[in-house]
Amino acid sequence: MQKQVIGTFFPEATFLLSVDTPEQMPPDRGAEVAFAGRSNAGKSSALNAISGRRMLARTSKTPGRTRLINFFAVDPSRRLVDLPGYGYAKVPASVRERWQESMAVFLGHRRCLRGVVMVADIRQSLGPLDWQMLTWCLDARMPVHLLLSKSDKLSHGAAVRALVAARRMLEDAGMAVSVQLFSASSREGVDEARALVLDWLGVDGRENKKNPGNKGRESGAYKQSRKNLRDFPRSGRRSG
Ligand SMILES: Nc1nc2c(ncn2[C@@H]2O[C@H](COP(=O)(O)OP(=O)(O)OP(=O)(O)O)[C@@H](O)[C@H]2O)c(=O)[nH]1
Ligand SMILES: [Mg+2]
Repeated sequence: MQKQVIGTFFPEATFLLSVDTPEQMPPDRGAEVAFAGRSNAGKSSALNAISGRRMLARTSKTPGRTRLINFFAVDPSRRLVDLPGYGYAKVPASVRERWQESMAVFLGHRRCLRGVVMVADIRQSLGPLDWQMLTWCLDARMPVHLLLSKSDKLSHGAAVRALVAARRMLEDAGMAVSVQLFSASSREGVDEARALVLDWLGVDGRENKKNPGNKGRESGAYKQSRKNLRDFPRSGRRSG
């Protein structure tokens, strides 16, 4: 029953294309929300749970499964983007360097990108590459929402303690990032995350649907998402 309701949010979501380099990306128009995080953190599972389409993005027990940038069309002008996981030890240095370049281009220059959903396994602390990704996003003035994923793996008390600790750490680092508990398995936090993604994509109708891409980073959806970055002072955002 719940599935039917969920499905109505992304009824037309389909796989669009996989790309290896920024030049192959779809035209920079409309609105996009990207899922980023360490390899095996649960990005593809989160994308599926939020879209209500269980098999949309491929998930795997094997880390490093998503190697390309995968685009999914929500409708003709809106996309979800599954980014390759980072921190997978077996990836050769050349691939890692290409990934860094692609990410820098994607986060720094993609005008239709409205926000990044960062996914981090609740049982692991944020690593150097997570901090690098956060810094890139915030330097690009990109709204970031952090999902502490696989919350079903901890007791409720331990999960809440991890949430409080993550919020404090980000606040101490001066990073305006909203954080929540999330589990694709138990569905904890799925509705909350979906509401933000829909808001970023401008699905609530406030966006100018004729030409959303031209409004770039200062669109209504972007301004609204800034308001959603609750719990953190605006002064925490980096301006450079
Ligand atoms: N218990 C539990 N397992 C999860 C959850 N989300 C994902 N997993 C498992 O974690 C593993 C990795 O999930 P993926 O969604 O493929 O992770 P990913 O971040 O896309 O991985 P890469 O594409 O390799 O970077 C799979 O075995 C999933 O079943 C969750 O909420 N709870
Ligand atoms: Mg994946």
